[in-house]
Amino acid sequence: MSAMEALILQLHEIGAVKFGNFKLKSGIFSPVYIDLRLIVSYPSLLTQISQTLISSLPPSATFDVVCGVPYTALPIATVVSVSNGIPMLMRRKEIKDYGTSKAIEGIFEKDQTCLIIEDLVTSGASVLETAAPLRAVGLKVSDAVVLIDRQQGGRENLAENGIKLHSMIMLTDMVRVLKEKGKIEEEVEVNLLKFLEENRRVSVPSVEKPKPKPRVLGFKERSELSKNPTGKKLFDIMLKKETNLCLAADVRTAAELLDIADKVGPEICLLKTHVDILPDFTPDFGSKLRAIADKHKFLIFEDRKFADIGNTVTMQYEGGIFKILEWADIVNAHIISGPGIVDGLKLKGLPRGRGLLLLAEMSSAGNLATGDYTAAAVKIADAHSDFVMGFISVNPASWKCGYVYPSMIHATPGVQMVKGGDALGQQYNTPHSVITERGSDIIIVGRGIIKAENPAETAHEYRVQGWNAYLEKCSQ
Ligand code: S5P
Repeated sequence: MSAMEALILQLHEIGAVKFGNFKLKSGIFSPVYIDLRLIVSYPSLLTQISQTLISSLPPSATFDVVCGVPYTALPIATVVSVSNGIPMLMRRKEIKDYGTSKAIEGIFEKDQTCLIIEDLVTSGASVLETAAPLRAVGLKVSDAVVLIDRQQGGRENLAENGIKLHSMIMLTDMVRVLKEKGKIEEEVEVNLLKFLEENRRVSVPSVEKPKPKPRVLGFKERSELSKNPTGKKLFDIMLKKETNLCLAADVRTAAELLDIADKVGPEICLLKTHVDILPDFTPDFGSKLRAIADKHKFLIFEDRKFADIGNTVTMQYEGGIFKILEWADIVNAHIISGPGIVDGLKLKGLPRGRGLLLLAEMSSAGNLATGDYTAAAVKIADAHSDFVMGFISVNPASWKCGYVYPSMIHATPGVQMVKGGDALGQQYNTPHSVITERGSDIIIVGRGIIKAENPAETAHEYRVQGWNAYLEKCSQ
């Protein structure tokens, strides 16, 4: 009797394989039900499975670390790791919104290859769910090994995602062996083969494989599409520094602002100011901040939220005591007064290569920048794409044109590690949800960083969260 036959008989004996009429996770009814959670109660079987799994791999499947798909394959991966001396990683199913919030636990190096271990594959969805965060942290995933392959499209679905599936036991082999050894009737075998014929391919549920969406372009390609010089520059800085974090430096004094800019500078692509809240503002503030920005390679965004008619904003932008045009790479504007505001700001800003963000949405509860208003902002931006480099937005993925404007940068305020709000209507989402689910590019974080005990360290945590979410989005 071969090792594979012995294994099949043992699995049948312990009741891990049952025949009847069962509803599966994917919703279809199946004449066979396989429950491999039982194997933890049979240590010698678990050892045997783990050894056979690795020896069944072809020499072409090389890897540095292994990772089991939670939860059933975790003990299998653990035994594989221990008995073969291969380091293991663990994927968290629930990512914490606090602390280190790591999706992958364990030590690894970028570009190492990770073998995914799974107990049972139907559509391959669970393997893909584990592959995505592994890839997002820089690991390569090219092979997965499974104890039982239900032969219902998992192999094909995984191949389409660049993962070769190696199966120890095919469901058809299992049924054949059980029939040969007199464990099941011929009718059961016929029934099962008919079922497999009718359910050759179970598609990956929509969560893992959403309906075809335009491919998510990376910042490199988007930089080439941007028609505004500051927009291009910001894309390039984000890529080079590997950060999509903007610090909202809403501190009490100019001195404090310059201090935090220098400390947090290495972590950010953008520093946002409200210059009119600084009691100690002096005319040299701009040049001092510029020097820090040049030193740490970030851009300056004065959150002036212009809202007047075109003629007035030209004067507000250039004049007064703040002389924003002199030192701010980027400013923003409401579109409440119509497209003339963009014409006015552009008149002064474009010759200096500056960029403008339009407030298409807002983060505060009950704000009126929704629906048609948001659509109008997109239209104005489109007509002035040489100067408008992007939007202040909260949920651009919900816009009808969400992915149609890859040249535009989406920057989102209302970001903290934990979803919630403040007492004055601010509403917070997490970096991960802002970048992946809400389709934004930049997280704007204020009090989450400036009120922290160590703003530089906290900024680093936000940066990692934001950047990993961007990588995850690109890998989908
Ligand atoms: O809709 C908006 C637009 C902006 S620019 N909601 C916002 O909160 N902002 C700004 O982002 C706001 O003026 C503040 O500077 C920052 C959010 O700060 P936090 O402390 O709530 O993170």
